[in-house]
Amino acid sequence: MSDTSFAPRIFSGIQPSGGLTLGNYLGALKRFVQAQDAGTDTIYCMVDLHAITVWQDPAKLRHATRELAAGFIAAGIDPARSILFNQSQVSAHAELAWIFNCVARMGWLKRMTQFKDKAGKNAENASVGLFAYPALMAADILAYHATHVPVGEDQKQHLELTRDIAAKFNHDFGVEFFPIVEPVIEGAGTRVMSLRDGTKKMSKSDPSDMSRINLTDDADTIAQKLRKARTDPEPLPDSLDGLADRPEARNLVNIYAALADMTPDAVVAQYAGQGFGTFKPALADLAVDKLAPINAEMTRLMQDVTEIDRILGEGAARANAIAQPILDQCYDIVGLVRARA
Ligand code: AQP
Repeated sequence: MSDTSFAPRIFSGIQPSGGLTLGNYLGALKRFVQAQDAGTDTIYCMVDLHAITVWQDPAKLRHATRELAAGFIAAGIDPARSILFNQSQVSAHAELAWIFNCVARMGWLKRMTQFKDKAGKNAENASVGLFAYPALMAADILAYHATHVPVGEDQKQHLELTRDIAAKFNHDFGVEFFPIVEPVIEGAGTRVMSLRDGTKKMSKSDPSDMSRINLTDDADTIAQKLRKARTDPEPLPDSLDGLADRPEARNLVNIYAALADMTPDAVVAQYAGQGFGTFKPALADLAVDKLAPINAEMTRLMQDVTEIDRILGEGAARANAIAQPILDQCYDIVGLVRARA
């Protein structure tokens, strides 16, 4: 059930912590475009403050932010219809995150599996920012009173925390100020797995480049990565049940389905009895067909980074016009004196 006391508005973001992967595209970007094209109020963000929760080389971060913006636009985000900007240009995100750091409980954050995964055994040495990351993510969303957040499966727990933070803030201050957001986790591409290990999600920061398809990969590289993707010797079964214990095969079927806008059932029905010698080249052709135009457009857009910066600046001004009054009201609710006109 969505929070009907707020007008529908979609917010989502992607970290410029490396290049875009097929996982980011199918789990997030492609669905961002669908939401925009459906006429919903859409706000999309390059979450650069999240990226620096782990060390980023400054020059690479600047490049990745611009390249990510190019990826959004190349995939179909229209900066005139969606608000497109990078997080650090709108200070309300960081300011509201501080309020939420004071609302969220240590116990809640300690349960976040992403922190455990990313900090690993070295948690004592992880940044405080990596631990507090979900409070900033809640601020990203709630600074716009967004009601719906399209994400991949891996972000579900963070969105539950966003709901908890909003509910606790509303309860603590006796208001109905922040909406209780709805995660939108739909379709075959919400959990794209590594091409080397079907139990691990495809990720920008995986040390193995062969584990993922990057949106900047050329056609030959895409075909080669899919050809070398780990699979098993069995042919495809005639129903999805037959893939229950075959995570790598299931992953390739899901990728095919998400790229072709088909259901995984329909893909299995089409390729039943065929081996990967047939399926992988068909998947490679499909992937190249869908990704090559995005890749070409990203390359074109990256030739004019001044224009990308201009688009992000304009998006930031529009985002700020929504977020700043919400932050001001939040400060009033909390009891922070606002003496300037
Ligand atoms: N493998 C995936 N399958 C489906 N969706 C995915 N997303 C990420 N990986 C997959 C979705 O992409 C959006 C942006 O993710 P992010 O950049 O904020 O961070 P992430 O989830 O941590 O992505 P990565 O690629 O794994 O980045 P690193 O390696 O830097 O941590 C989110 O909606 C996410 O669900």
